[in-house]
Amino acid sequence: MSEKITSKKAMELEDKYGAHNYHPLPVVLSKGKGPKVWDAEGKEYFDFLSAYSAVNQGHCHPKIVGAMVDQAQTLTLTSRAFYSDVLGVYEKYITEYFGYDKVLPMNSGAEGDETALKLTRKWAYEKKGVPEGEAKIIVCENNFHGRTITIVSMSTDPDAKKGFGPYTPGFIVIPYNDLDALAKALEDPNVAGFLVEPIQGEAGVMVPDEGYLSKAYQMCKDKNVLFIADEVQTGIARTGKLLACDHENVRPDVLILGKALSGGAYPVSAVLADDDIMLTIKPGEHGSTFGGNPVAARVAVAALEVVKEENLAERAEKLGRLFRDEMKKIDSEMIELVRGKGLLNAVVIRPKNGKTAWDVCVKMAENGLLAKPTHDHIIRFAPPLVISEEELMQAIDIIKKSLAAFE
Ligand code: IF1
Repeated sequence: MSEKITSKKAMELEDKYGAHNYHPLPVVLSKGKGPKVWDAEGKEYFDFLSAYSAVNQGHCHPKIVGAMVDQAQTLTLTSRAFYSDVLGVYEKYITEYFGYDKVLPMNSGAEGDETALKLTRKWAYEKKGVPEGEAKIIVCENNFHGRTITIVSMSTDPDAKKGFGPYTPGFIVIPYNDLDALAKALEDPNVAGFLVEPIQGEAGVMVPDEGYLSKAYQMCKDKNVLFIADEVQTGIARTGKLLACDHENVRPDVLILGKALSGGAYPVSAVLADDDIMLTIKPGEHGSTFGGNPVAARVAVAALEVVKEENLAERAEKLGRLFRDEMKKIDSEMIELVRGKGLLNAVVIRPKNGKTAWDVCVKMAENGLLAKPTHDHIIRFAPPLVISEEELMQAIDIIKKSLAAFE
């Protein structure tokens, strides 16, 4: 396994032996450090995807990797049949960090969302008094919460959903950023929760109107409905605050975290809630072999410490403003719109002479910057939050140069 292979060979192997459920840019990465990655031939790139905001703390952060290696050499897995001497330490740390009574540890973001849905239904039957089997959860059009059957059941994206039925019932789908639609959906007394991304990531970094989250939260409160925030992509400093909900001083009843909870080192997700909600799930009713494992626990504490120690939220806020200002200054017909918050940004591309967002991404890769198009015409720009101002300006020069190639 230690033998190095060429990029060409690596792509051939993935194509021949891997399922064809992805269409990656033709770049083969073999090393990462901070905001940069290197391909198999040693070419250097700025990483402006950050594994969809998992690598907020930068690639291979020494503190996070240090905690991971140290714990990996000590104890990796106990299952939850036994206690470990690091899980409780992590649970205390993360609950105090985000201000909740309890945490339920899982691994992937999708599992975090599934956990939140189960918890919401359980709460509805035990606390709200919804008749068994009747609970409904409101979700938004163009949501992205993961890939499980229940999660694709509430999706409106045909690619994610079609061909995977029969679907899980119990969801009401309303347009995003539409309080009237929410008010109408909340009239159903069996509604248990409203699950929302504070900014819709996969939809193309859709930032809702100011006040949307705080008003939606209040409307849920008035109807005794749980406000569930999927901050898997937006959370942990990405948008310029610890949580994207913090921009509107909303404290979700149920908070889902993933991705950057490990700084991209390891699959770690979590659901946070207060006792009144969390304790409706009893022993044996939910769990995971790997959830809360010792390596995950150590990695998550280190990853969260890095966010505070390196002021990543403040960095994201400041550098995000700079990024959007600079992008808006670029004189290119292909830039239709720039939007985002903190370092979660998107540029809507106006195709030119048949050249699309994909072609722009291929050109940027040639010039040393990696980003991925979404929905044909949108490019997401989300570098690790540890990027320096100087590096950000270098990256912006690469974007300018790449767009200029199509003029
Ligand atoms: C893939 C997208 C991003 C998420 C939110 C839960 C999850 C995700 C808000 C599930 C995951 C990932 C999944 C990844 C690509 C990526 C993605 F383009 F597909 F939509 F980020 F925008 N909630 N998003 O964004 O977390 O189970 O994957 O850990 O390839 O599917 P997961």
